Amino acid sequence: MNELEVHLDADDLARALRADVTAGLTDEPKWLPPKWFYDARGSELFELITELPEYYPTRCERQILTDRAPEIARHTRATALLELGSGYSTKTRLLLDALTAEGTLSTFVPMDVSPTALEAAAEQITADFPGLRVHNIVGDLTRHLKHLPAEGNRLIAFLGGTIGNLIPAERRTFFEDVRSVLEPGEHLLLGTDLVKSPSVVVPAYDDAQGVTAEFNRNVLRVLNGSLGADFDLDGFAHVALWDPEQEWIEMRLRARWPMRVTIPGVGLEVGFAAGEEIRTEVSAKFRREGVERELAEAGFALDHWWTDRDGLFAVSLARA
Ligand code: AVJ
Repeated sequence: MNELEVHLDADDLARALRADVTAGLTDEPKWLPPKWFYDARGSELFELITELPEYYPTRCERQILTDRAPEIARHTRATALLELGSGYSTKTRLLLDALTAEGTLSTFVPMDVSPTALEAAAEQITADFPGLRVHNIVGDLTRHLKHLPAEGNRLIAFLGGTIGNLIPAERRTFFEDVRSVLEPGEHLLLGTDLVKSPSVVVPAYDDAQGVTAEFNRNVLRVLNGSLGADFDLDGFAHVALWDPEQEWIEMRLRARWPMRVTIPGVGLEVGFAAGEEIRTEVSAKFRREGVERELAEAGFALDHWWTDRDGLFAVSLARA
């Protein structure tokens, strides 16, 4: 069984994109939110990133979930798995397998801003898990959590380290929102990339093959395609910087020469000085104490903290 529930239609998405572009490109310094990377091409580029030798988070998280999925199933006995920002749901299968083996699972609810990613994943999952109800939700995790189904014993999964895209104030709101959606005793499974040497983390965001650079510049391609903008992609260099105070990676696009860009979809003309940057993504890295504290502040108890063998990435299981 496969259903699609849409809280964000093409019009809402277009409106949100226009609002973000107007706010971000008239600000000083300029910024764009990372969610606009993920059109079909951006999602494909991200899939390629997950296979790069330098990009460790996906492999580490998969290792943890492979080892721990049966324990997660036994501990939660969830009847519904709700996955936020599910994308293509590749690692989710490990959880679906374990919860199916545990005999508790009846419903899978993937939520993503991308209907294409949801459709592609749902087709595979309905084929591989006969009898599982797949309830797809097109929505934004900062706005549509209240639409998540209320029945059953729910496990919300937010994997991949995507929580790192939120700045601390946004994170606090997000954890509070998730907590208020859950009933006491239900669970949150959270993937977080960990603080480590910049010599490991920086190459993960600036790979030798230049896939991440293409992914970064793809946001300009999205603006060209959806808003009729005339960004010259060759005019922007990919930058990945480690901020040791904030303990996050920043991705930026740096203008190689002075430029004027017109963006008809929002009626803007935007000037760039040579060397001027747009911040396109923050990817925060975490420590156990910080994750535990932020979860506790939102009303979650940390039941389990698991890392991969090299201690690069963590998966937390928290109880509401
Ligand atoms: C999908 C947000 C987890 O921050 O590592 C990968 C996105 N950006 N390479 C991350 C990303 C550059 C990724 N997340």
